[in-house]
Amino acid sequence: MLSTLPSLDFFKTSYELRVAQLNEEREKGIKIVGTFCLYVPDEIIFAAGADRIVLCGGRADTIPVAEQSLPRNICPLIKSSFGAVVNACCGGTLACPHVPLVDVVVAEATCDGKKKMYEILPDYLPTYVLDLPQKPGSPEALDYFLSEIKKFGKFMENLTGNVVSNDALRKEIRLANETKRLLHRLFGLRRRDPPPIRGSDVLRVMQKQFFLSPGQFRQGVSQLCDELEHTTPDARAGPRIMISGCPMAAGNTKIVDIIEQKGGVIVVEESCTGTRSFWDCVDEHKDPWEALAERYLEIPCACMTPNDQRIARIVDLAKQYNVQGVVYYTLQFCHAYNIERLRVQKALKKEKIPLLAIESDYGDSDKEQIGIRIDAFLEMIA
Ligand code: BJ8
Repeated sequence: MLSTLPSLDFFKTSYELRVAQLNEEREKGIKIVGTFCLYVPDEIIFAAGADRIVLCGGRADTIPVAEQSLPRNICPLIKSSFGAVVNACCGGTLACPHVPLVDVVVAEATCDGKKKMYEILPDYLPTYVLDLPQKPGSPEALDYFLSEIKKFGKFMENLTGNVVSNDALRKEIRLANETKRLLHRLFGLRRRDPPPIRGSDVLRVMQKQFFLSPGQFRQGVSQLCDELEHTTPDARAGPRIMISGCPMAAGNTKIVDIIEQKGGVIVVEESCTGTRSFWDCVDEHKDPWEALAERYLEIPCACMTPNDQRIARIVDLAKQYNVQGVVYYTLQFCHAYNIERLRVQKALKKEKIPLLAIESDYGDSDKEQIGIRIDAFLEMIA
């Protein structure tokens, strides 16, 4: 298990190293971009000579300050992220240490809650919004998104003073694909029965993906895979579980921890802190801008309509990972993922794969009740 592996120490100590690196970069005038979503192509940011960190909030303690401005009935990820920015920019005691490192936020037009939050964000941080087509399968969508990412490329050039050349972009695409292939290697090991690593450990690694530099992250994952390939796992405790749904930003491990406490064995996560972040590579043989536009529009996020590719992906993953049950995890008030659950459930039912829907926030008050439901679900599918 990861907790006994040296790579765990690497992921723990890498945090301080990364903060020092970002501070040094800022002193040298390198721009740091903050993002909130997988749809913003990192490759363009890096090709412009900038760096990036993801600012999605997974902590409950920054929510109260957000609720002074935002409605309470929006998803906790939005409130937590916004609260962290407000705290940092107004000298709050719960200031997110990452926000002051950022020169600009590059946001994206996904769900309604995020879009409207991004309209308030410029009161605190310079903000650029990347637009997205809502029907990625329509013939016009690709051209539109291509023009949007090219516009974003110009924005990055103006911000950094560097040209985003095709060669630089190709290099970043190659490196990002390398990261994706390493994550495939890691997730491939989880197909074993029993898997050599706990889901909670993988989640913590995946959360680091959004903060560490890509080079640091690759080094850690590569070491982890080397170690796991020579690890004899403990005997499997319980049923093989897939988690599917909303992302679990750093600080949020609630459901995963409960599932494992109850004896479930998490083998794969269909989420932005799981397969959605790395499953598809960018085509290295095409024009780099077109290849990026194609790949990024393939991200199966519930903000898109229709989202058939996500439904097919979930069924495919459930089979590939020999899953006995799916825990469909949504954040409270996330309409996109909550509503899409109906289609996911129907598709899984056809394959006779049971699903348990859990909608939760970042608080502790529902932990016991969730534990009881997970217990009953695991008993049913064992
Ligand atoms: S690509 S999942 S990171 S949008 S959970 S804020 S959708 S109300 S985070 Fe997301 Fe990009 Fe999609 Fe991934 Fe809105 Fe839902 Fe909250 Fe969400």
